[in-house]
Amino acid sequence: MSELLDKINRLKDELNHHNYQYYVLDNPEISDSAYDKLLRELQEIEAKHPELVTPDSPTQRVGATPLTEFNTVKHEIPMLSLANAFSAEEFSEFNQRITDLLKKSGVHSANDIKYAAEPKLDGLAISLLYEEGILVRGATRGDGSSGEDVTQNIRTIETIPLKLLGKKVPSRLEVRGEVIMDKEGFEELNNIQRKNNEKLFANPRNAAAGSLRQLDSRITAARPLSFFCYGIGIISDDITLPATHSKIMALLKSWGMRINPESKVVTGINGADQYYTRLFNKRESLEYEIDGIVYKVNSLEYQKILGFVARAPRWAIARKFPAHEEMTKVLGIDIQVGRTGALTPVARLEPVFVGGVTVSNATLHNQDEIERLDIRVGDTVVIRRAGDVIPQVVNVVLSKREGKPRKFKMPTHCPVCGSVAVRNENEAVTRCSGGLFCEAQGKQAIIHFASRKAMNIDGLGDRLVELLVDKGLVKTSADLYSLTHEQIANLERMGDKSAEKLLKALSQSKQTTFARFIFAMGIHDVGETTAKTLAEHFQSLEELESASFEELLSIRDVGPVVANNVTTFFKQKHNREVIDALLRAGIHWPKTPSVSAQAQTLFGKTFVITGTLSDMSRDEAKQALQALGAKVTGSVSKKTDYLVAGENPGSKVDKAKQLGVEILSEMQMKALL
Ligand code: 9MJ
Repeated sequence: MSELLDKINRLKDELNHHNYQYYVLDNPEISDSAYDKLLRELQEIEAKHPELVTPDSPTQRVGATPLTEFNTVKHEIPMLSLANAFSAEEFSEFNQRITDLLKKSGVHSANDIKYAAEPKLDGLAISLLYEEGILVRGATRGDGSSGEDVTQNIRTIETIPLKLLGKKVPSRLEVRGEVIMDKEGFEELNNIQRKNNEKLFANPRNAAAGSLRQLDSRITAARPLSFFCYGIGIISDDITLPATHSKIMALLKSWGMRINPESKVVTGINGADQYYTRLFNKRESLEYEIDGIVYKVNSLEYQKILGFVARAPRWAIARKFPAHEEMTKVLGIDIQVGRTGALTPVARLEPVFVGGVTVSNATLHNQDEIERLDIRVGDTVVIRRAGDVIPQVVNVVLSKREGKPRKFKMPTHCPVCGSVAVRNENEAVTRCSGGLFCEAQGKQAIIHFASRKAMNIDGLGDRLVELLVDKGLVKTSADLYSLTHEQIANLERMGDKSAEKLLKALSQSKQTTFARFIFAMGIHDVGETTAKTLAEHFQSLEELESASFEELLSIRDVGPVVANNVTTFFKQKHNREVIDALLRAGIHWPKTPSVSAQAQTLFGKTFVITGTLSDMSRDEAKQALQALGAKVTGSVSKKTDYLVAGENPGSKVDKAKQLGVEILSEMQMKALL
């Protein structure tokens, strides 16, 4: 048994050491997978011997049985807050105040005070209690004199050591610091929340607080929280305290606590100012949000002389960065139609200076977001602009709502072209269905129409489309076909030759395939493949136009979203008018379905193409195979019939050999074609 205990202890020490290297020193010695292997080894032993599991085991970070409520913890030494300075002047006044106080108390060398400067983290203040080096309790700051016991949740945070490192640790130690969520973790969490249709967090601070206040610590375990320590509370007298705050921090670091790497001792107002400017400029590139700088008089002796006022130490101050959040009024809610037809509600705001710029609009994203915020015209709202992030409405200040403003509703029709606006099931966006007609989507629709895989109009690029639309020569794709030589030749940087070329390309494009034409119409979610499927199923455009939702749904690979988009598209009178104009201009395709039954020699066969082909591009090979009824996919599986291997084929060949899939050379494929 003692051998087993030795083994367990060795594994724990090893894991704790690597945790320290990784989180505190930012200097991992082993790979993540090697770490996981050690952890699994410990888990396996513990699973067989549950009686040997201790609360400080690195395996105990996964969460525990949910609580029904949090117990209250009284802080033996109150957790204080910090006084704020909002400008260089206010910091200078603070510096003067304490210099005078120190001089009055007989400290004559108090002219250039040394400050421990550290970023002010925007998270949740936490107290951690270690007894004999083992984490026994984690508590929130609460009102400063008592907080909530969140030990179970604290244990799930990997940057918080469950056991202090080193031989000589105090018998009792209270570490204080901030639990935060970094910017990336915050974005990811909100993406997950959005996907699950759950409440979004307004900012990383709220997300950290919400995550730490979970009664079910398994939820906390799944949240990307981390910890930086910035001070101590209780410490037993079996340790001689060093003389400065910065040395205490170094001591805590040696015990395994994570200290902010930006922390630095600075001298006097100049040193403090320089540090402020440097961090202010660096702020956006930090992985976590900071809202200012904390300056603490470094000498503990001076700290003692200065003492406290009300609930804050006189020896520390937080110099805040300009606010990220401000309040303002919603003057109106407009709808913007994007290039893809998405209808986006935008709040028009009374201009407000926030995070260094004047903000007068903020996107409200979609109907769900408006409902979540319950935002109404006339409301007072909190606007947040963090870094280069677009301004966001955080919440409505309900106490400032006047009267009974009406709830906002998304319009039923596109405000630009009047087409029906559609919102498909399981989608958050509402979209204009007038793809071919809507001016907001005009340029994009025409660029798509002309593109290589659609109508393949050679020489009609983005810039030329923009020019044609801006000059009023073209509104919809149908107008392209009535352009005259003179109109084109007179355009900027065009001439007789390019006009001739474009007219020729336009004329050539009239002879096309049904599939290309369907794709070119730009119906939302109808890509090249779906367009082909539709072209194979329907004998004519008339059939497609009059297909019901159910008929569309019965087609392989067509789901409710595409079915709905297709039927709505053809119901729009304007879309049909543009289509009629295109047909009148002479666009045509072979009457019979593009792939006739007898030509489908490869029907039912699945191909994968890999490597570089010498005579054609992979795309061309794909189209040629598909024209004969084959399916071409991206990866080799049991369902693959043939792998076509060009030069430098890579790992797909191995996979094919493994699965017994027949491998064809480019020559062999050409023979099949
Ligand atoms: C934050 N929030 O980053 C303190 N803090 O010290 C730092 N907060 C603090 N120090 C004493 N770095 C009370 C609060």
